[in-house]
Amino acid sequence: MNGDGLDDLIAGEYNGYLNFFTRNANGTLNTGTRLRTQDVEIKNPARWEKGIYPAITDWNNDGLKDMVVAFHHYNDPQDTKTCVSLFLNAGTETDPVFEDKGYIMAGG
Ligand SMILES: [Ca+2]
Ligand SMILES: [Ca+2]
Repeated sequence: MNGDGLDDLIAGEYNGYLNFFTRNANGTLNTGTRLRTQDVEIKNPARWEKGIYPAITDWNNDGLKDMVVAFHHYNDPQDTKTCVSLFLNAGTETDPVFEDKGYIMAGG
C-alpha cells in the first residue's frame, strides 16, 4: 500500500471507519491510522454505525492503487442494501491520496 514491498493491512472498524496498518520488516504491524480523503476520514455514511469493507485494486489502470469500499447501509429498518463506493488515488504509489468518486452504479 505504501510501496515499500511489505504487505500492509486495511481493516474496517465496527463503527464504519477504515484503519490502515503499515508492516515493519520484522513482520509486526504499526499502530493503525484512519484512512481519509484530503478532507475527511473515510466512513460508512449510514446513519447508524455499520460495517465498511475495503478492497484495493488499480481501478482505472493508471498504475496507482485505488480503493473500492462496500458500505452496509441501514438508514431505516427497511433499508438493508449494500452500496459500493470508488476512491481513486490522486496521490502517488508511496503516498496515496484518495478522492471520493461516489457510488459505483451498475447499468447507469
Ligand atoms: Ca507496505
Ligand atoms: Ca489507479
